Amino acid sequence: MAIDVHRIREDFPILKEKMNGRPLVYLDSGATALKPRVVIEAENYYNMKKTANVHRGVYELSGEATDLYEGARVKVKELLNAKTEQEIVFTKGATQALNLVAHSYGMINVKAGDEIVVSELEHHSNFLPWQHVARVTGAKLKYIPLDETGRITVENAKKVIGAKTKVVAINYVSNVMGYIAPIKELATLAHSVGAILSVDAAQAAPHLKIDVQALDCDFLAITGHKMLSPTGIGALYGKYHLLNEMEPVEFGGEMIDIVGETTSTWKDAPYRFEAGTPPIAGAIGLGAAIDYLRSIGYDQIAQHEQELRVYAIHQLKAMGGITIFNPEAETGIINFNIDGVHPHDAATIYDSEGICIRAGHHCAQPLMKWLCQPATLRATLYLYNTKEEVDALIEATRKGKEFFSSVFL
Ligand code: 7TS
Repeated sequence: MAIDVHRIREDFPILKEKMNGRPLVYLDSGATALKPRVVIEAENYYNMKKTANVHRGVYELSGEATDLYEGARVKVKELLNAKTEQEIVFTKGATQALNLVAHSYGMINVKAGDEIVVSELEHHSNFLPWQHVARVTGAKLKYIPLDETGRITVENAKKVIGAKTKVVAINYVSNVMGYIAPIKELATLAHSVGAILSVDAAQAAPHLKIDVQALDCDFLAITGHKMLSPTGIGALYGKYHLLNEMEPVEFGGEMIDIVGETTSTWKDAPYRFEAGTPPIAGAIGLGAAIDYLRSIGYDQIAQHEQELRVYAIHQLKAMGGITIFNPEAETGIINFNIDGVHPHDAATIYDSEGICIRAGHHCAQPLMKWLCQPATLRATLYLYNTKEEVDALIEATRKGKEFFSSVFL
């Protein structure tokens, strides 16, 4: 069943706003998604009626705040189909979650001469932490060669994953190309050589149903703000035995068991990784966003994005003079350039038309190098976008193309 996009738009107060005097056309959900009223209200509910710190007060209000916070953990567990909520660590986003895996699991388990496998399709957050681990430990960072369309394939992964591989760190959905990587097969491959698979699902969780048990990945990171939640909240899924064997990387309140003068012990996972006061309101907002996304349905969201995407690609192709770098992607990301026009110049036209799209390297410089582009334009389609907004994107692209070709005559 198709989603009722006009009804959905009523749930997002910001869509009544204007930019540069034009109706706001928000096509940058890959950077951060808009927030529905239920999420804003869930955060407000905590701030206005249930404010207390979690896990420490003996009074009723603190118990209620703790229940809301831990309730959100259960929602993340259900969303990802983890075995238990103890496998869910709250973080401030995907970046912190991915760094946690590298700094805690990586620094202990990776040694000189070992290999860490990544790809050129990664967001910086999923390979810089491993570049750091490689530099410090003396391990080697290896890249799965992308195929001619820029995809990670199992066939190419087999060329680099081998006996020395200790970690494979791969995105589930690329933030530039919108491709879905073959995670389940990569997990099997990694495990066959005794390596672990860490998955960056920052761009997957807003668009795809994720099942960590079916994927059999060892770690998986999500970030709330790309899936309708507040900023400052994310989560790391980890297999419980791995999490519980790992050392914390941040130390402080609430993560301890017994503190001595020279040595101390830690709580079991996930709490050993949540030092200090956590982002309580954010976690509650994330819980509300998960309920909202599930009430609409991931299949419906994916179908809507694909319909809009096909419609947009068709028109961009018909216009001519546009290079589309990912014409066949499975999710709603369109990565393109107007031929001969720098994306930052083009971005000024979109801005003046009230259209938010991203221009730049998208925190994926190795991929820009692979594409032989200094930067690209990226439009992301999500559940609240409409055909009329795609028309606005196309019209602005036409204007940009005409304006800059006349400037350079
Ligand atoms: N991984 C991927 C695939 C991402 O797209 C991003 C953010 C991150 C990790 C980091 O997430 P954070 O919430 O910790 O910042 N990506 C983008 C983007 O594409 N445009 O702006 C942010």
